[in-house]
Amino acid sequence: MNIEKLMQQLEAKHPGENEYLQAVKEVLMTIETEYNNHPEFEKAKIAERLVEPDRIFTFKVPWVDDRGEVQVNLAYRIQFNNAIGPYKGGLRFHPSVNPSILKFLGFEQIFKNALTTLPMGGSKGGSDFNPKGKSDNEVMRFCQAFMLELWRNIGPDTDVPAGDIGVGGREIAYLYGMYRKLARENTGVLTGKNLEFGGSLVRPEATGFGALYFTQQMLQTAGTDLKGKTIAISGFGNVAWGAALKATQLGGKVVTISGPDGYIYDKEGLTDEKIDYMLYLRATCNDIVAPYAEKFGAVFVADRRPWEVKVDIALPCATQNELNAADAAALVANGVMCVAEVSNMGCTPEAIELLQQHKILYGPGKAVNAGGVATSGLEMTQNAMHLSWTAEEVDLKLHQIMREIHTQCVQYGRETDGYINYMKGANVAGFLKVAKAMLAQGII
Ligand code: 2IT
Repeated sequence: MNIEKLMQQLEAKHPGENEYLQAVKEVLMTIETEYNNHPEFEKAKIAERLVEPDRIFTFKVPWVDDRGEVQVNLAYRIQFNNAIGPYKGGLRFHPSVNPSILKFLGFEQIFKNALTTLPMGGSKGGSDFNPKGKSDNEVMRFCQAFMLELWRNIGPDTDVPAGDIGVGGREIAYLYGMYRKLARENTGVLTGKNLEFGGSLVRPEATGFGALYFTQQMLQTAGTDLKGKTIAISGFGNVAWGAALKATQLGGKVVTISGPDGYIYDKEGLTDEKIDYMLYLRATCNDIVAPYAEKFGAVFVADRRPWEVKVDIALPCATQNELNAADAAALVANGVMCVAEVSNMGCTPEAIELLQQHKILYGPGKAVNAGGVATSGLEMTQNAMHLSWTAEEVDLKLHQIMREIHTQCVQYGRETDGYINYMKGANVAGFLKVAKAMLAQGII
């Protein structure tokens, strides 16, 4: 595989799509050796076929706001690869959404989904619609207009969307209602549904819970655990909430959360009451964390990210590239032992390089946060069987899946000096599954 040539070709075809190019480059660089051990991959041009999505739907979403004014948003669904199962991946509603961001997310999703051990392909979608500050009725009308266009291209055995940033239970419910009406069927076409109409217990917590199960495995493999460890979390959305809840349950002390306005440093650590307050803050839709400091007597640091706080473990839970080389250097100088990405591609390539140089435990998003989509997979299974499992059953399966993902990372990521390169392990394990499926199925 000639990575340089491949990247040049990709860049020429998709100029300026930096997030997409970043995600592809990381995977190609880490699978190179394994790829070259398989001349049949090169012969079938697996890499060239894998880096381009199968297809992209781009559509406009016209809707009417509460003042009676017509709004027009742009939306996408990127069906990246379905070699191992139906396309599966979230929808992101955020003003920053563009083809580059959705392609990076869709590409990552292929390997993440392969790691879960479940038969799911990779896709992603979303819109530049901003749900912040919108009324429930506006969100409903937008979701209905979005689904009116998308519904023909998805299905329970074709492509199964879910939530991501800006898309939670409320949005999924509105999207599901419209799909049901148009298709005249009740199927598991979306995951993250409410419990009353086919949702799975534990799905809201699953990304954060799975991330902490994985982090616990990383620490145990290194001879330690979460008990008594200080933890910095960024973000204060659904994922940060689940991570804070499980981190606290497992004996860790979460000392930061953050929003677009800055971060909170709470040296006493988060408690269940404080974690519940995060949800309240979120629901009020102002998108700021500052009120937490006032309510609980903690420190609020405006316009900065929490990586300057001295902690044992850092868990980016907000968005891509939220932890850069300078942040990584600050964490290392403060003696961090583990950085686990709960957000997708939370660290920049320079940050990852620095952490790995210092032999810090680094967990990539596609392994660490795979519990979210894995539990979506469990929701699909329950829907297909027309039954629902207890929280204990789902949590047990989530736990097993995270352990299996960790085992795969160790198998393919252990280096000669014993250091576990989780990034390489996750990429190689995920890639091999998809590549073998593509090879077996011929050139299609
Ligand atoms: O990034 C992710 O894995 C998600 N947003 C969840 C996707 C899903 O289908 O549950």
